[in-house]
Parts: sequence; C-alpha cells; structure tokens
Amino acid sequence: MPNALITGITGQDGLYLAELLLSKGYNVYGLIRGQNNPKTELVEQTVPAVKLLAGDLSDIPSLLRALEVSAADEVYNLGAISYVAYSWDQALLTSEVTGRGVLNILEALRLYEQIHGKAPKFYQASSSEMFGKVQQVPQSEETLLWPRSPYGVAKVFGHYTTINYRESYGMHASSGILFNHESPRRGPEFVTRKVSRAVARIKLGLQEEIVMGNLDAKRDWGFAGDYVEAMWLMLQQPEADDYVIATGETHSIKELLDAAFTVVGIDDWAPYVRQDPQFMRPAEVDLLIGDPAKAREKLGWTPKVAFGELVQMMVESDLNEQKKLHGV
Ligand code: NDP
Ligand code: GDR
Repeated sequence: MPNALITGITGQDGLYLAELLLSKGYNVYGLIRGQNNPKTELVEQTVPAVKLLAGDLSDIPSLLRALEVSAADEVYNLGAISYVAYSWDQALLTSEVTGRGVLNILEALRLYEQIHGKAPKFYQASSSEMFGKVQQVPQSEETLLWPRSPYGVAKVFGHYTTINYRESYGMHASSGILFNHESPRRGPEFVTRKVSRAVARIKLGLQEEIVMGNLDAKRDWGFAGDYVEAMWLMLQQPEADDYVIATGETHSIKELLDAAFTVVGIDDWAPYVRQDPQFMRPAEVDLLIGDPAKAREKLGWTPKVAFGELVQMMVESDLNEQKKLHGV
C-alpha cells in the first residue's frame, strides 16, 4: 500500500483528498498544527483512517519527522493561509506559511532523501490567484503571472520554487494551478459558502440579509471533489509538470446570488443583499477563467459537476445543517 502525507488535512481539499486516497488503498497521514487544533474532531469523524501527525509548515524539523513517520511515497502540500482578504491583514504571516512554507517542505524533502535515499513525489497547491490582473483570457499554464494580493504573491513564490526544485534537483514536483473550487465543506469566509449559508438561513427565517463586497467579480468555480482527483493524477504521471485545473466557465457574484436564491424559490434577491466597503479588497481580481486543455489531454481529467449543480448542492446542504442546528 502506498503512503501519502497531506498538509492542510483539516481544510476543504485535505478532507476530499484523504477520502480519495483511502478509497484507492493508500495509508494516509495528515499534518495537523497547534497543540489543540479545533478541527481534530472533524478530521477524526470524517476520515477516521487518517493518522494525524503534529507539525507546521514553518517548522522544518516537524516536516522531516512527518516524512520519516509516514514513509511517504507522495506528499500533497495543501497547507496555507488561504483566505485572500485576510492576507492583507497578515501579509508577513501569509508569506511565511503560504510562500516560504513551500520552500521549507521542499528542503525537508531534500534532507529526507539525503538521509533515507528515498524521494517522494510532491504536489504543490498553486492557485489561479497568481494570474491576478489577467494578461490573457482564458488563462493557461503559459499566461504571465500578475498577482494582486499578498496571498497571490506568496503563491507565486511557492509555484516558482516548486518548478526550480524540479529543475535543480530532478524532483518529481508538480504544481496544480487550481481555479476556485467549492463544496459544502468550504470555509464560511469564502463567497460561495457565505452565500449558500446565508440563503439557507434567510429561507428558514434565521437571518434577514447578507452583507457583501464586490458583486461584479467573476470566477471559474468547480467542485472540490473533482479537483482533488486532478492532484492525484498529476503524481501518477511519469514526468512532473504544471497543470491548470478549471471548468472553462466563468460566473459573476451576481450570478452566484441568482443561482443560490433560485434554489430556495426567491426570484428577486435585491431586498436581501447589502454591500459594505468592509468586504471590498485593496486590489481585486476581476475575472478568472481557466483553460484546462492540457489537463484534459495529458491527465484525461474533466470536471463532472457544473456550476448550477454545485450551488444547489451547497444550498441544500446548508438548509439541512441549519435545520438540524436550530430545530426548524
Ligand atoms: P483551507 O483554507 O480550507 O485549508 C487550509 C489548510 O492549511 C488548513 O488545514 C490549515 O490548518 C492549514 N494550515 C494553515 N496554516 C498552516 C501552517 N502554518 N502549517 C500547516 N498547515 C497550515 O484551504 P483549501 O482546502 O480550500 O485549499 C487547499 C490549498 O489549495 C491551499 O493551499 C489553498 O491556498 C490552495 N488553493 C485553494 C483553492 C480553492 O479554491 N479552494 C484554489 C487554488 C488553490 P488549520 O485548520 O489548522 O488552520
Ligand atoms: P478568492 O475567493 O478570493 O477567489 O480565493 P473568495 O470566495 O474569498 O472571493 C471570490 C470573489 O468574491 C468577491 N466577494 C466576496 N468574497 C468574500 N469572501 N466575501 C464577500 O462578502 C464577498 N463579496 C464579494 C471577492 O471580492 C472575490 O472577487 C479563493 C481561495 O480559496 C484561495 O485560496 C484560492 O487560491 C482562490 O480561490 C483560487
């Protein structure tokens, strides 16, 4: 049975990837940070077969120890400070974790190889946020990067460090440039989940309005369960490479609101939505739309869940969750 180590196990993608790898017969280890991580129980309940190892991306010895204990064949680096808006408030921390954390884990992998003579394959969670102020539409692996947030800048550092370690040391290190992907497990700070939860609560009479930021931004939204499959496929290739993972469709936040309110039978959402400058960003990424042709051709990967189905899945899940929570 192959061994896999996942950083970011408590996150949306960590849980989906762990489920996928367990279903394929892997031994799965997850790196968990903090002395009493509040999400430990969630991981233990959702994927009980995952073995949790204490560690942090800013602590190289903890990463080396995790590699040794797991005897990893594949390492998926999903750990990051991942909320773009927050990255302006904590720019240094974001660059430490989301940026330098990648260098730390690549250095731990080199040490591990020197000591144990084994070179695990490596996946880096790169992001469409690296395209930022887009220089080409749609965006592909060749598009010039122009990040627009401390998060985007940190991801660019991690992306090029991954490429550089592949070229310098011959590591099997791949970078997935993933566009936004969502699910009922999405953190409530991100726009899709914020909307699906609020719409469910409005429908149930638990909330009166949603306070939002920029409604004109456009994103290429897919389903997280589909996207973790692409991560795994990248590490099964004979050669490491970089791949854009996207649906090739884009929708505005207004269209997201249309779709979510339609699920609960509300046609006009204007009375329920208020805009507030606190949710506007110092620099915005206005339009993202990915070209996943390379992933389709080389990995045989295609997304299965369309935008409408995704929004419906999220709103219905939040309706059930809110009903249970509030007994309504
Ligand atoms: P989440 O925000 O849901 O999860 C982030 C994970 O990183 C959490 O498990 C978190 O742990 C962990 N983490 C935070 N700080 C550290 C640290 N110092 N050391 C180790 N782990 C840490 O993100 P997603 O699951 O949505 O995304 C996974 C990865 O993919 C991230 O790197 C993200 O930037 C990237 N990405 C995501 C996209 C998306 O649309 N979801 C698109 C493109 C890229 P804790 O719970 O303890 O905070
Ligand atoms: P993003 O996701 O920044 O694309 O990063 P997010 O859902 O936070 O924002 C998407 C767009 O929605 C606009 N927006 C709002 N966003 C939030 N969170 N809250 C609001 O109230 C709101 N109103 C409007 C934003 O301005 C933005 O344009 C996600 C993260 O998962 C990253 O880690 C990942 O790398 C990228 O996707 C790809």
